[in-house]
Amino acid sequence: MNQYIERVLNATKAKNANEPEFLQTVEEVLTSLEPVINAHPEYEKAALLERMVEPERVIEFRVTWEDDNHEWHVNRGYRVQYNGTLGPYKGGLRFHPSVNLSIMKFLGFEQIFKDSLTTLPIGGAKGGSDFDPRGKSDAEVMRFCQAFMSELYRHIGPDIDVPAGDIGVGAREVGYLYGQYRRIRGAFENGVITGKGFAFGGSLMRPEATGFGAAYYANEVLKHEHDSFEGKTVAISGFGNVAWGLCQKVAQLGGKVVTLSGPDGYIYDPDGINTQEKYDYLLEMRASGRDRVQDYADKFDCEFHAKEKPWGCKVDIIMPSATQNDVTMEWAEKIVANGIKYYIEVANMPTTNEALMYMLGQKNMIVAPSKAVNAGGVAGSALEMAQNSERLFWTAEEVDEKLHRIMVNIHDASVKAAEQYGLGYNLVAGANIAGFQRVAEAMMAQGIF
Ligand code: 2IT
Repeated sequence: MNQYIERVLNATKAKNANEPEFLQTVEEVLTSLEPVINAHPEYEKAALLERMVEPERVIEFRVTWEDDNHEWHVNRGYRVQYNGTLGPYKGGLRFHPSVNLSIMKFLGFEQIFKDSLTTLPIGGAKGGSDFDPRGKSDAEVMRFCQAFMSELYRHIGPDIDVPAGDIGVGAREVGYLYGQYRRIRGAFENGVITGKGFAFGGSLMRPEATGFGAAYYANEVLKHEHDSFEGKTVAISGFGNVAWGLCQKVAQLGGKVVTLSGPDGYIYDPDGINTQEKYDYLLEMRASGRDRVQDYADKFDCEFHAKEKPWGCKVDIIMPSATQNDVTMEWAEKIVANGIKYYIEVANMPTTNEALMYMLGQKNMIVAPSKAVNAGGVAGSALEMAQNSERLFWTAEEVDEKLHRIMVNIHDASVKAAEQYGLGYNLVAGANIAGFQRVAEAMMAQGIF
């Protein structure tokens, strides 16, 4: 390995020994930058990688809120403003009990390269809380969001840092968060957060953008292989916002999503999740706050496999769309043994590094990385920011057309970046290199600090 990369990796490991998810993504990204670092000795002189792995700023704060029984709870809130070289910090907020500094830093680090890949003017950030939305009443969620924003507001702004949703943060939470920001600031600065309701500056198609974007990207991969979605079966995990958009666009492109998963297990629907009734039911399941996918099997009379993952299913395409480290080595071996050609990540870092490298090493397999595949979400957010700053709305067709173009471009830029360094059709290295190139160029131009 390149000695500069090795040195930065070792130093990062020593400094952040108790942050496994963060180290996982740093290792994945840095190792694939080897040919670029070899070609640019000036980066070492400018301590570029050392600066890139260290967040510009980490904000950690107390969030105190009252439940419906008048009992007080204290959660921890975070905002990691990782890299602002390309634009205002941009990235989602995650509310989930698994949230800790390691998870925030892994997501923030990934976001730098993802946001760069969109070619839009946005820096990388992530935030959230270990608050568990499961089983909370609407009033409790509102009070939590208000308490969270009562601290966060001083660190964000339309030209400073623009949060959005992620796991556990949807349109309802974004609405409460924005309402509190507006109340405290005394100004209608709706460009401060994205994923808003349409009535107060949300963008048409933002709810669909992550899932649609992932399907558009997958479609480019299939085209590259002189193939298409026509007649293909797709196994996905999760049943949230991303799955909802993905099921719809895959169906429109001629394919069929046949699995969904939750913390309770997975469902297998051989007819496909491809009717309006089924799409609407996904939204209902989400809104219920039960976090159970078995409800789908009960409603549509299909198989439910308790406490299992869908990765052993014999399908044409796998698209993990739930959360990090969903696909481990054991599953990767099953996927390879089943002869599945297309492995397209959708959720942030859904594959362990070991499993990812194993599948990348298979001759007959194509692996696509989440930071490219799910970039349609944040691209949709950047389009929302553009509309907010111009104080106008684009039609759904206008947004969709821009989103489609961005996804095609991300695929093509990744292909080109990998080819530039003689790596062939390697979408994982290509995305890391293409994302890195833009940030590196801007960091070099802006001086060392
Ligand atoms: O992981 C992600 O890219 C998101 N959760 C969306 C971020 C955004 O700013 O829309």
